[in-house]
This record gives sequence, structure tokens and C-alpha cells, in this order.
Amino acid sequence: MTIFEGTFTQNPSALRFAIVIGRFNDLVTDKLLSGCQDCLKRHGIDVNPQGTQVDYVWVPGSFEVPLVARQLALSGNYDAIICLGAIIRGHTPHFDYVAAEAAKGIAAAGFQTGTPVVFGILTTDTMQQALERAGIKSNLGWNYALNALEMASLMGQLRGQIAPQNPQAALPVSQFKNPMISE
Ligand code: INI
Repeated sequence: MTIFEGTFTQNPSALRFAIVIGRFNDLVTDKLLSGCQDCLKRHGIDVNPQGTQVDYVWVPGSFEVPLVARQLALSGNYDAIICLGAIIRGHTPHFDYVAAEAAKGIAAAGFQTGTPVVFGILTTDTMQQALERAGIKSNLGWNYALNALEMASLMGQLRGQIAPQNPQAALPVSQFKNPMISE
């Protein structure tokens, strides 16, 4: 048996990404996007919108993200789609409807198309919590980009486009050394 595991730096110039960004709460989503671009750039991806590796699509809010993500995934032009949004709880049930549809829709876009679609939608109770996750403390945009790189690599391996990347991948499972278990 083979062990498959995505890597982060394998042949970065061959990868294509689309990033879908909700304009609602753009104080937050702009920062998530910057974190995302920083991570991609530092892994060898040309993030210039005039370049050939990353396309950017702005939509009104998180509710519209899945529709566009699915359309982009269906094109077959991308190794992964990164969805960015910020849904912040107000005083009405609106938050729950938007958050539920965004999560379900993004999951469906991946399932239906076979293209990895990363769920980069913050759901927080306050703007402060959202900002803390978009640059004040950490920037989850960075993590979402990392998830996209890993899933692009993994799905490429599973489709047989590139060889398994794990150095122990060729070993039968019985010979695979689990780093968590010391012998
Ligand atoms: N969209 C968000 O991305 N975040 C929110 O917090 C939000 N709130 O709270 O309403 C929000 N609403 C807009 C929604 O995503 C759609 O754009 C709108 O309903 C039109 O379909």
C-alpha cells in the first residue's frame, strides 16, 4: 500500500489557484487576502493578478462565495480554490443562515467538482475576534493558503499526475515508521 501526503513546495510554478473574496466586512477580508497572498508568494507562487497563477474574484458577501467557487472549480482550470469571507454575528438570526449556506455550499463545491475548495470563512461573534484572526494576533489567511497548497499537491498525487511525495510512500504500511511511536 502507498501513503499519500500533500507537500507545500513541489513544482509551484505549475499550480493555478483562484481566490474568491466576500466584500462584506472587507476590513477583515482584505487582511485575510493579504495573509493568503503572503503565504502563496513565499511558496513560490506568482500572486500578481496580471500573472497566470492566481485569479481573484470579488463577490458581495459570503453567501455568494459557494456559487462562484463551484463555477471556477467546474472550469477545471485550478488546482485549488480558496474562499475568503467574514461572517460576524449581529442581533438577528441572519448570521446563522449566511454561515450555514456558506459552509454547506463550499463543501458541496468541492464534493461536486473534485477540486479542493478551502473553507476560509471566519465566523465570529465580534469584529474584534475577526480582526484578531486576520492579522492582529495571527492571520488565518496564511493557513488557508497553506491548506490549498497541501490539497492541490495531494489531489494531484491521487489523480496520478505526480508521484507520491512522502519519502516513505513507497513502503508497505507494515514498514511505515510512525513518528509518534518511539521504538
Ligand atoms: N455577508 C458576510 O460575508 N458576512 C456577514 O457578516 C454578513 N451579514 O452579517 O449579513 C453577510 N451578509 C451578506 C450576504 O453574504 C449576502 O451578500 C447578501 O445576503 C446578498 O445575498
